[in-house]
Amino acid sequence: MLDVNNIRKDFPILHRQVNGKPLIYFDNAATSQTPQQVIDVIVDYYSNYNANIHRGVHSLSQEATDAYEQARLKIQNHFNAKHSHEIIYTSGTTHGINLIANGFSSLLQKGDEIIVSALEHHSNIVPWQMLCERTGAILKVIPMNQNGELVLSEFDSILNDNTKLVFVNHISNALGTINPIKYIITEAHKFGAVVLVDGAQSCPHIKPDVQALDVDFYVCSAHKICGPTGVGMLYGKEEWLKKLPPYQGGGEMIAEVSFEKTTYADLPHKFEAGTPNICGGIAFGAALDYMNRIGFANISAYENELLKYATEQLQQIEGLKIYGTAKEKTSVISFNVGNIHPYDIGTILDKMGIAVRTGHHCAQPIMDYFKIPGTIRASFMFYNTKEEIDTFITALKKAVMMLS
Ligand code: C6P
Repeated sequence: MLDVNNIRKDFPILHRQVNGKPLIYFDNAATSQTPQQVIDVIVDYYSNYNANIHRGVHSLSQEATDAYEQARLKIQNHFNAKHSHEIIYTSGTTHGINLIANGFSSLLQKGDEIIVSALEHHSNIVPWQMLCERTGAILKVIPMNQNGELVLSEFDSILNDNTKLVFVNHISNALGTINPIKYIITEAHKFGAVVLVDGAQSCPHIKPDVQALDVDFYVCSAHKICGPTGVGMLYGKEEWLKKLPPYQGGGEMIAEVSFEKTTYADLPHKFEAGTPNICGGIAFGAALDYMNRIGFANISAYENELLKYATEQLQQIEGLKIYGTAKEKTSVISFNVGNIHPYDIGTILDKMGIAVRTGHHCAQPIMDYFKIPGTIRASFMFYNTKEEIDTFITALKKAVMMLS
């Protein structure tokens, strides 16, 4: 079990005040907080061995290269990738998805079909629409039901021999639904389709095994997993990464350059043009170490308790409607109270030191489905507590009274 009081000591930000009140941070689905252990790694890098990597014979460059490549091995190990060169550093989930969407420009043709789900973040919609514009491919959508679950029978019926790509998130950022990705991957593969899973919201709560899932591509951002912003990873099966063309041209991604012809470096460097976020990559590895020390089984068991407790408390508030009531759900609760605008409630909660996200959460099709402009979203991590939820419920009731 988790020793939450001790864990909270690792997070300096959790001890500050906001608007004169102790901070209650329930905006973890937007970005997670960073433990001192990861902050120390960042400070150590810039204090002691800041240098460019893969380029220098000098000691600092060697040290930085070793630490950066060591972190890649940690990421490989965490996701159980077969090869370390199947892990590509990116600037985050959005970058990883765009890298793949760009790569498939030359591999698709008019009439090919791409499937996304109704639960996607804009990052997993817009790049595929752009790909369709470039290639003449057709975008199809797996619909959802009122609980915020994907309708799998519809998925089965739109899947066909023309389906080339399937893109789905592991967990919905707006509703918290955990999608049945193993089923989706297995069915898509029966038609030879390639599957990319957006793991931006799953990686803070679940430890995905990319080989057991047999997924073709998996992407995530370090900042959702107690790491820094501006770094993430793309896992790709070796066979697919070899087939795809490079995304960006530049230093470090080449084997040889002349004005007549350039040949590309081997994986993973083919996809890593330019000086990367070296410190970010090293800190990403440290963040995974931190999370693994706590243990993902402990993390998800505790967060499920928080989810259950908060859901029960919220349901007692008159006029409150929760959006996203899937059987398989993570610690994200989206809701509205009566006709009160989410932004107004969010603003009052902030005055009481409570950070939640309000709005469409970069998932406008979900809001359109429910015919609402947005929701209030409270999202919990393993460092949150039931006491914080109690304070939040009291504050929410006050806000509702003020606005009714
Ligand atoms: N969702 C949220 O508040 P980036 O910005 O590249 O790190 O992640 C984009 C992204 C992609 N897919 C999903 C499912 C996501 O949740 C996110 C980021 C944040 O919900 C910020 S919009």
